[in-house]
Amino acid sequence: MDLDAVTKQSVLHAKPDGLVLQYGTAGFRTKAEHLDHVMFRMGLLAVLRSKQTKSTIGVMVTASHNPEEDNGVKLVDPLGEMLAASWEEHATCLANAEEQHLPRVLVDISEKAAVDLHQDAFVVIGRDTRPSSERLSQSVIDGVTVLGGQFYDYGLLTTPQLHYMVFCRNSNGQYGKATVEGYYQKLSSAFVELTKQAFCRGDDHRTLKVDCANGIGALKLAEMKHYFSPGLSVQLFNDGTKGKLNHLCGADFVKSHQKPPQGIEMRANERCCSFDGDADRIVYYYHDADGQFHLIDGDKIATLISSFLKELLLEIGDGLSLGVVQTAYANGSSTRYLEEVMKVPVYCTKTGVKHLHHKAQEFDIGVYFEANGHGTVLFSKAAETKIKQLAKESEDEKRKAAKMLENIIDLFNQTIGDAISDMLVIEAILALKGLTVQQWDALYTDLPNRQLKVKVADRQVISTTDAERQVVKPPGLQEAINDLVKKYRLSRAFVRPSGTEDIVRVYAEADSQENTDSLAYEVSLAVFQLAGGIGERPQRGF
Ligand code: NG1
Ligand code: ZN
Repeated sequence: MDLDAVTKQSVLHAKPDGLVLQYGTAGFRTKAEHLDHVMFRMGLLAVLRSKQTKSTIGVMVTASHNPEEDNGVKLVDPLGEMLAASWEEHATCLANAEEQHLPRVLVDISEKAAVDLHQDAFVVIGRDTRPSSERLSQSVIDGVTVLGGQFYDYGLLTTPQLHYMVFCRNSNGQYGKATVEGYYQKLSSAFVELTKQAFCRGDDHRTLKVDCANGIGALKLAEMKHYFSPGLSVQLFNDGTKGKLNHLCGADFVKSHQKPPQGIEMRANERCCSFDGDADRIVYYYHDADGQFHLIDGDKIATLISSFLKELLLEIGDGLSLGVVQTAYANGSSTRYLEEVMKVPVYCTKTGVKHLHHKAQEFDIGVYFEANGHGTVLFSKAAETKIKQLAKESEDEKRKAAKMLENIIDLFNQTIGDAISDMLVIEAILALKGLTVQQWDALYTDLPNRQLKVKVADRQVISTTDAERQVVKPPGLQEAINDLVKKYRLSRAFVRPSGTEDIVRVYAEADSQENTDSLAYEVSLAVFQLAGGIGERPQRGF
């Protein structure tokens, strides 16, 4: 390591005094103007991680669903997964080191992680459409270069596409070709193959309206949509030509406000969906004939997908295990439906896809979705091998089911939730089952729910247990929540510090929207009073 060169370059990417950031559930995220030094240093770290794993590492510049002025960065590990937990700590140390300590921290990390400094390093970089992203990804490149790493800059990519590229490169092309074209081809040929039956039945031309959050999803869908037409035609809205990224649109807006995005024309009973700013989340929705809005969130997506998978698994009858992984934000009705009606085992993990991802890996087929629409389906190597074998050898009906599963394996991004790939799977299932969006929605009725944010001086005063469903500290808060929950029917509430914003999140469910809103307000007040609230007190009737 040429530490003198690092010191010299680092001056050009100087850290603002006193700024402390943490590598959270989605990497580093804050106002774009504070991130230049973090980007440079993540370039350095990616080189060390690449040397240590002897693999290609990814760096993605995005702040996902957060406002356009924000930005963020995360590293992608060799199998396209989120960065390992021990390296999250290294990332935090490196990002917060004062200028003069930078060389020492680099040496420390290399020693602690037993990095072979003679090894070559290769880093691939992607970015979203934020105005700040291009400059910030250049800072990542500066960091990679000064430590002697090689790199390939993919430029504009969705987050899941970058994860895909990393996995392709580390699996010698077995997972697919590490190009945007390769990604389009892999997904669209699986989609076309899977839907052949449905589309030749005559209900061929299907249209879907997609709100692209004025983000990268619009560019990539526009490039890709010719690959899966004429079976499916997608109509893009909020494509970035006019509006601001994530502003009054996108999956996060639709899910948290429970209303349609601006900038989309919805007619009664038309199927619509929204991506978030980096296209790793998707939610569906429609207006019924009375003009009422219906949201179909990640929980209902997981339900549709797992019931289809369960049918196929029964058909092949090979005893492969299927499990669904959710977080505490999953609607109570979805958990009940999955367990009691579908008889599928359901597990709850902490928020953040890495937790869901790891749990899902315990099954032959692990379906995981956050309620906000971030999720995918993972197939174990053993399951994949068995399915491929059945698709070749077994008799007719079995083979048909195995072939479908084979296409589904290719269609799901196995590295991380991917709005494009989820959308194609959902569209395929709806077409194959001949389901309308209303029929899908009617699988179960969501319990009314509400999410609120509370500002506190230090959100770390709250610590939780039981997959974040119970507060341990500060004392008295959990008791207060328990007492409030008891006042309502079918009620549930929990609070946790956000991993991506400087706030505490409050979630409540109850038998009516009015009761839910009261419960959410009362719990917010308890947080404000017992966990050091700052600014305006929570108000009833937001
Ligand atoms: P935080 O800010 O920790 O709640 C949010 C989402 C997560 C996950 C991350 C990463 C909710 C309630 N939380 O995390 O599910 O998607 O962002 O983007 O939706
Ligand atoms: Zn996202």
